[in-house]
Amino acid sequence: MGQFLFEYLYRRGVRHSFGIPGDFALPTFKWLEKSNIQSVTVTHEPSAGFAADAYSRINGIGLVCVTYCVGGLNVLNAIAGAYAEKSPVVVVSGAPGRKDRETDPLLHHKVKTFETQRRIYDEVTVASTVLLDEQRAASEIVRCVEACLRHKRPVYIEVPHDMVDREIPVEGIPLGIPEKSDPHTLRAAINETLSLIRRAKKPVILAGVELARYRTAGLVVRMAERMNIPIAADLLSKSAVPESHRLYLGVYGGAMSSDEHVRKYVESADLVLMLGTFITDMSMGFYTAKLDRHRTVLATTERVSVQYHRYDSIQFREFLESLVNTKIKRKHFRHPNPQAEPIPLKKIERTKALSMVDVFRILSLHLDERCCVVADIGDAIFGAVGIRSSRQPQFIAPAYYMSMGFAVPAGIGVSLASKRLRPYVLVGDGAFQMTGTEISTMVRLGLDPIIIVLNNDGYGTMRRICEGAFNEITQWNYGKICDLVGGGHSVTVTTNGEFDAALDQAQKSERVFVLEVKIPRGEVSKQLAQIAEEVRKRRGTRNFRKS
Ligand SMILES: Cc1ncc(C[n+]2csc(CCOP(=O)(O)OP(=O)(O)O)c2C)c(N)n1
Ligand SMILES: [Mg+2]
Repeated sequence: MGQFLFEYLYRRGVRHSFGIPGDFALPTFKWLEKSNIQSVTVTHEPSAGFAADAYSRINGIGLVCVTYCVGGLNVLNAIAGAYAEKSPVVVVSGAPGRKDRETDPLLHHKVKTFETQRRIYDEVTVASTVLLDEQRAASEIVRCVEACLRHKRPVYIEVPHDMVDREIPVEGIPLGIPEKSDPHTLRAAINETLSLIRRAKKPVILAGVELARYRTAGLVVRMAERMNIPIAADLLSKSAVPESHRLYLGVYGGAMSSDEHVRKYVESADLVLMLGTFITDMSMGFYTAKLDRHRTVLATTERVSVQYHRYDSIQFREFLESLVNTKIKRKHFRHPNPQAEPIPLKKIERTKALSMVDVFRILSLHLDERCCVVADIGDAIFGAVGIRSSRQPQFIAPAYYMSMGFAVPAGIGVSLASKRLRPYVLVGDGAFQMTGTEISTMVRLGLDPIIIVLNNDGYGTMRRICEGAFNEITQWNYGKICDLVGGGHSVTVTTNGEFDAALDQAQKSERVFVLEVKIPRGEVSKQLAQIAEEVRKRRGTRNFRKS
C-alpha cells in the first residue's frame, strides 16, 4: 500500500513532502523514505501546510505527511487556507490500526471517535478516505489524488499503521474520464458573451486566480491580444498574467487597487470579463469594488454567468478556448498609465528614513523574473499590491484566507518547487514570530530565500483599525535568528540607501538572508491606509481610531 501510494503521487507530479512523523505515521514515513519523493521535516505542522500550499501553487500538486490528530489537526488551518484559495494539497495522515479500531480503547492522540479527524477534514477537502480495505485501497488513492488535481483543492488520505505494509491489488484501476461541456449550453453562453463583447466600447478583463491554477493564463492573454482588450488582475491572481504586457493595467480591488487609474478604468468599463475570478471581500477591496452584474461576465470552473443568466455544465477551459478562437474586431484602447515602473532611487533620498511606500518601491527596483515575492498578512500583503516590475517577478500570498504565518514556510515550498525562483519573503514582525523558526529548515536544506522582516513593533494592521494593548508583541532581535539556527546572514536597515544596499548584498549571497527593516510605528502603505479606513467605516464603532 505504501509503495503504491507514493509511486502514484510521484507519477502525478509530487517530488517533495512536508511534515513531521509520529508513531502512527512511522510505517508510512518508511515507505515515503523508500520512494523518490524527498521528505522535508519542518519545525511545526502549520509550516508543513503552508510550505505544501505554496509548493502546489507552483508545482501543480503538493504533499503533507503527518501523524494522527496532533499532527493532522495542527496543520488543519493551513489546509483550510489551501481549500479556500484552491491549492491542490494531498494530506496523508498516519492513524491507529484496523486492529486497534475493533474495540474502542482510549488510544493516545484520539479525540472523540476514530472518525473524528476524517470528519473534520471533510470540511476542508474535496475527497477523503481511510484505507481500511486492501481490495479498495488503490482505487481510493487514485480517486482522491485525481479529485485533488481536478478540483485544485486538498484531499485527505488516512493510513492506518497496520495497513500500510499490506499487499494490495493494483490492476485495472479506473482513471477518471475528463468531463466535457454540454455543446448547446456552451454555444449559448459563448454567443451571449460575444454579443456583449461586440457591443462593448470599453471592455476590460479581470484575470482571476484560476488562470494560474489551471494554467490557462496564456489563453486569456491571447484572447486579449486578438481583441485588444486591457487586463487587470486582483490580489490573489497578481502575476498570473505578465505584468509587463502592454495590455496590463495593474491590480484592481476597489479601494485596494494598485493605482487610481486601474480603479477608474475598471469601474467605468461597460463590460468586465471576470475570467477565473474569485469574488471575495478582500480581492474586492472590502466590498468597495463596483462590479454590477449587468456589465459583467463571470466564468470560473464552478460556474459561468453572463449578466443575469447562469449556465451550468460548462468546462472553463473549453469556454476560454471557444472565446479565443472567435474573430472579433479589435477594440480601441489607450493605456491610461503606460509607464507604471517604480521611480529609481535618487542620491538625496538615500539617507531618508524608510517609509512603507518606499520599501515596496525600492524592492520593485530589485525584482526580476527569477524572483518570487511571497507575502504574509499585514502590511506585507497590502503594500505588495503596489509592487510592479517590468521584469515579471512571481507573486504568492494567501490573499483571501489571510492566515498569518504563511510566508516563511511558503518560502521553502517555492524554493523546492522551482530551482529557478528565489523567494523574497515579506513578513511582518508579528507573523514572523509565528513561523519564522522555519529559517532553520532553510539552513538545513541549503536554501537561499531572502526574508524581509517588516518590523513596525507589533500588529500594525490591527493598530490601524483599533488600538489596544493586545497589539503589543515582544521586540525580538531578528538578526540573531541566524545565530540560533546556525546559518544564514542578517542585517538591519532603517534608511532607503541601507535597504537598497542590503538588497544588493542579499542578491549576491547564496545563503538565507534575513533583512530586518525598521519602520516607525503607525507608518503604513497607501493600500493599508485606505483599507483600514474602509474597515473602520463599515464596522464603525466608537472604539475605532479616527486617523
Ligand atoms: C493566524 C492569524 N491570526 C490572526 C490574524 C489577524 N491579524 C491580521 S493582521 C494581524 C497583525 C499582523 O502583524 P504583523 O505581522 O506584525 O504585520 P503588520 O500588520 O504589523 O504589518 C493580525 C493579528 C490573522 N490574519 N491570522
Ligand atoms: Mg508588525
